[in-house]
Amino acid sequence: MTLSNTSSLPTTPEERLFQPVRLGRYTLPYRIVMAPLTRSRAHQPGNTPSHLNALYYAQRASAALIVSEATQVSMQGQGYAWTPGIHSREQIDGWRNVTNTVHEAGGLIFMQLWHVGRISHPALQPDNMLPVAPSAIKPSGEAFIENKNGKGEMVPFVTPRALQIEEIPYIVRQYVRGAKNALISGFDGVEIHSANGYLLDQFINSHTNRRNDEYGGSVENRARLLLEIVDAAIEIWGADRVGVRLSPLGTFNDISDDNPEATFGYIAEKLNDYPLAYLHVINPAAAALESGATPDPAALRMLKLIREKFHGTLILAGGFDRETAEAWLQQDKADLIAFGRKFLANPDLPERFRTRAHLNAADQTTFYGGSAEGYTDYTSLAQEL
Ligand code: 8OZ
Repeated sequence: MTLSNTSSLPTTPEERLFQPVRLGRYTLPYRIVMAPLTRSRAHQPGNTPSHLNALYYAQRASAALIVSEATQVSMQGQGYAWTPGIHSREQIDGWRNVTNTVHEAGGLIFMQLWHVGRISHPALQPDNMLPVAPSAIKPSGEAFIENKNGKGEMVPFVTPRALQIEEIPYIVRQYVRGAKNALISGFDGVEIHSANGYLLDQFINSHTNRRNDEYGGSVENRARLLLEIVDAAIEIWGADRVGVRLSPLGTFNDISDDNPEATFGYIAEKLNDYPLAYLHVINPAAAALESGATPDPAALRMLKLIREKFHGTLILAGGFDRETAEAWLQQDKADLIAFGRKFLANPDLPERFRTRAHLNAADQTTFYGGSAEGYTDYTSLAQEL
């Protein structure tokens, strides 16, 4: 997307949200990103993106950047029913249709590459094998699988199998294949999902990584797999089309770390070695921001630390509305703001922000699974006239 695409959205000069920004190879006309959102609506069998998925993304093409829903790089990398993959011919064809449709609508779209690690279940794994993880530690909670009647069902997690060190290159190769497949599917870049308690986050956080080889122990070792995958993705895409997503202080999927400031401070600083397109951070103060409560000082310290350590383009996601997004940009806490539920429910979110229009509310009951309802039937302002 280039600056010439802004004609439909005239900007108010004092508004940071509507000022252009560089993101790796691209210049974006404004700073509103569509966050990656799992919707569990891939076509079955085969977890293949469909025309409905293409319509959903194209409806949201006015985002300065769309980050695709998390997309498994392999069957082993899948952790929820009906999420799309990027490892089969049919999936590549489906995604090519998505990217073509988004590009025709003027959008820019990165693919989020995903391996869930232990956040899975044998029912989702090839040959019903155990999910893999840095260490054999069972997460508390439940996996979302498809039951015998074809319905979604929550079942308790199992104890995963710890990866042998000899298998780690195979994990990297899964990401390499995903990154190559994303390239031939016509994406504009890739985001490495290293957040929310999935495989790379399981390596990073000390409570899920009890290894005593070169992938465990020190923070250098716990970050090694992420950095190897960043290197591999850059070989395929160039650093200026690769982003990384992190969730420092996140607790989703039973994750925690003994010293988050040391861990995530190191990673944020280390990522300066690559001129990445961006770092995408899930706001550890999201809940407080959204409810208007006083944020946890540790969350604010973490945000400051990341901003200081990482010198590239920073996207923050979580808990923002138009006003708080604008305020945080003005305070230089981030370069872009990503919106999830608001984009889900408002396909034309930038136009609604620009004109201070009302927002549709997101319907939680249709977040995961199903069809067009709660997916492609949210209205734009133009449709409401
Ligand atoms: C919610 C439900 C299923 C998956 C994440 C990919 O947390 C997800 C996800 C979120 O990053």
